Amino acid sequence: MTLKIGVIGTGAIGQEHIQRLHNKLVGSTVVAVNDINKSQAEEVAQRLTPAAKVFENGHDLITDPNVDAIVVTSWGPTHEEFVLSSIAAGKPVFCEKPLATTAEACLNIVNAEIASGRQLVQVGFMRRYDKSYRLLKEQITNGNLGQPMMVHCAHRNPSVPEVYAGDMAITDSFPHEIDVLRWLLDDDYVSAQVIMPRKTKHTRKDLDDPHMILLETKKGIRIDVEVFVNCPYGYDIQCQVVGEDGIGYLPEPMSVLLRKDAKLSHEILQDWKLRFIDSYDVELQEWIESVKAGVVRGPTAWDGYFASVTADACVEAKHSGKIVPIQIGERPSFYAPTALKPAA
Ligand code: NAI
Ligand code: ISE
Repeated sequence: MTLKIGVIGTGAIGQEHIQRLHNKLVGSTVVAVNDINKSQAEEVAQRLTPAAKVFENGHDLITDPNVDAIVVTSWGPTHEEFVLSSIAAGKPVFCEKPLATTAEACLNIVNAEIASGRQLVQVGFMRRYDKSYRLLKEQITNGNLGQPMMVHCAHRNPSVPEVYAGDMAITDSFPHEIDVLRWLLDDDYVSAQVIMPRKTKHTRKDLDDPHMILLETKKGIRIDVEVFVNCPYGYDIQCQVVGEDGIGYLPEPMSVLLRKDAKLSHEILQDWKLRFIDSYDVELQEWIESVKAGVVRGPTAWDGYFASVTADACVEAKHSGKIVPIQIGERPSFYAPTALKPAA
């Protein structure tokens, strides 16, 4: 059976996902697209063979009987309405991060999904599908490092566009660490603190950069993450887990060591698309298979909610200069890993 997918949002990552869902991965085809930028949606639809149908609005795409499952890649503030609409239609939905832009909106999605009685929502936290993170997790779960005590991370972008403003280092970039570190350590957070170093000359007036974010987990692990989004040299994701018995380093992306011009050098990637290209493929291939099996195996709406609550605490910590508790109720049994609910 080929899964017929409708995609809402045909911008940067939407176009990437459309190509992989239609032309690269196995068992799926993109039959419908929608974007408020209609000419862009039409152009993207025409690139496919056969061409996808262009819908005037996302809600009509969701309810169309020819669409089996939905991928939401529109701007963050629009995610809540499209995910809620997909739940109301009883259709599986893959939503790019963030699940929604406020904790309240994420909770609305969690509550709607629980009320529907079926898990339908997966959030696009693709780092869980990255081979290097999976190898690092293996070292933690097989006990090779002993109990983890500290984690040192960096999330560095060479630059960010004009629309990236305010606290987006925390609300747009850092959520990847929020999710992947919970998954890596099988732990939850209890507090957040944000320390602002001196500002780089490469940033704009309206954007603070870099940030140092400190998290404490339930098990007492201390995490520090540097989020530096105008580091001119490249896109660079680092993670080092310090355990009682050893230290695990996130493997560097593979690249040839060059001996040239009196230097030994490795190439450094320049953007997230290349760094995580394989992870997006694995993420969506596994999503296609889980939808067909009628379950959700990836990051859930609860994980999306947790990320949002944590990001809010970090924003508060940044502006207050205080250590802010991260308070979230117990995970509902609906989202227990063993409680896989049929999607259709
Ligand atoms: P983008 O701005 O390139 O594309 C977003 C598209 O959504 C635009 O074409 C816009 O016209 C469309 N759109 C906005 N409101 C809409 C509405 N109401 N209905 C239909 N279409 C609408 O943005 P980009 O970079 O593709 O990001 C999209 C989402 O993906 C964001 O939530 C972002 O955080 C996430 N993202 C995730 C990444 C990852 O590594 N997992 C990487 C980049 C983005
Ligand atoms: C962007 O939105 C992403 O999601 C990328 O994966 C991340 O690395 C980048 O910092 C964000 O701006």
